[in-house]
Parts: sequence; C-alpha cells; structure tokens
Amino acid sequence: MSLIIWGRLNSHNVKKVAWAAVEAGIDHERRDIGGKFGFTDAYLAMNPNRLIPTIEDDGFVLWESNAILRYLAAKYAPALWPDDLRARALADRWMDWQTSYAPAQFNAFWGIVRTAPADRDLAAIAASAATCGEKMAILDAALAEKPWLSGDSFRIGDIPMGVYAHTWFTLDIERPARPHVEAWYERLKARPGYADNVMIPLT
Ligand SMILES: N[C@@H](CCC(=O)N[C@@H](CS)C(=O)NCC(=O)O)C(=O)O
Repeated sequence: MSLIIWGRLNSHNVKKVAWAAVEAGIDHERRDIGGKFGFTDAYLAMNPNRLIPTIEDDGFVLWESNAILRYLAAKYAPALWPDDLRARALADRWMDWQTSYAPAQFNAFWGIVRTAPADRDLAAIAASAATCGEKMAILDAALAEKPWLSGDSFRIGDIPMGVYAHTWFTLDIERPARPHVEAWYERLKARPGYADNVMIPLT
C-alpha cells in the first residue's frame, strides 16, 4: 500500500483526503488517530501540530489537508488539478475560501454535534448558522454560473466546500434557500467517494 491516510474519518479535514483518494483512484489505507483515538509519539513526530490529517506516500510525509489534495491530484490524477494556470487558480480559490468559511460554521457544528444539549450556547449556534447562510449565498451565485466550483467539471476545488456543505445540510439549523448549492450537493451525493467518506454520521 503506497498511501497511508492518518486520521479519524469523522473529521472534516480527513474526509477531504479520504474522498480525494477515491476520486484520484489511489489504493490507500486509512488509519484512525486523533479525537477519541488520541495521538502516538510516532504520529507527533510526523505532525507536530497535534492535528489530522497526515499522509505517508511511499515515505513522503505531508500534513495540511488542502496541500495534500493538491499533491495527490498533481501526482495521481492531474485532470483533478489542471495545468492551465487560470483553471487551477479558480479551483484553488474555493479551496482557500473554505478556510475562511470553516470558522463561521464552527459554533453551529461544535454546539450541536460535540456539546451536550444542556451545555449548548443557543445564541452562538444561531449566530453561526446565520453567518453560514450568508456565506452560502456567495457559493450559490458561483454555482448559478457553473455546475462545479472548479468550473465545467468536478475537480479538487469542489472537495473542501463539498465536505463542509454536507455538514451544513445535515445540522439541525435554519438554512435559507440556496437552490444552486442544493443542486450541487445532489450532484456530489451521486459520487461514490463522497457517499462513502463524507456522508457519514457527524458524530
Ligand atoms: N489546517 C489543518 C486543520 C487540521 C485540523 O484542525 N484538524 C482537526 C480535525 S478536523 C484536528 O486535528 N483536531 C484534533 C483531533 O482530532 O484530535 C488542515 O486542513 O489539515
């Protein structure tokens, strides 16, 4: 097995990499670590951030999920990260946009999924949900123009927000209508790598 993906699958950032490995057709093994599984000294020697995911690809160690997506696509599936500079930049843009979106969704996710009902900060959850709804209007406008965030075909630019969109649609929160995001989510749900690695229980 040339590729090892380290990280529990119920992590947004691990989901990205596990899904990408399927899209890129890479034979791989995922090993649980982080969260309830804790960390080992051997893992922390590879990734001093105490975070997941990390990959080992024939001895090459890499962490930071979006950097991993770019590396895997470039090495194993170049069509998922095109040579054309502008097509690549447009896909990259949505990958970086996800790192701005994630903090907006954090309080809703953590408050509902990882916090006991009695301890929930309902105002923080509602505020987080409202901000997500506003940000999703930007995604909706982009997806009104093209079927994929990466353009005319699915590419790695769709993966980071694809993972966060599943959480958005699954959380018990108020969601404004975002019809183009919904149609894109339906297209994502038809992809086996998404169904198997992303659409798992949020817990
Ligand atoms: N920027 C990093 C963030 C990684 C990150 O925050 N991972 C979370 C899970 S989504 C984590 O490791 N949490 C601690 C844990 O699971 O023990 C990346 O994209 O890889």
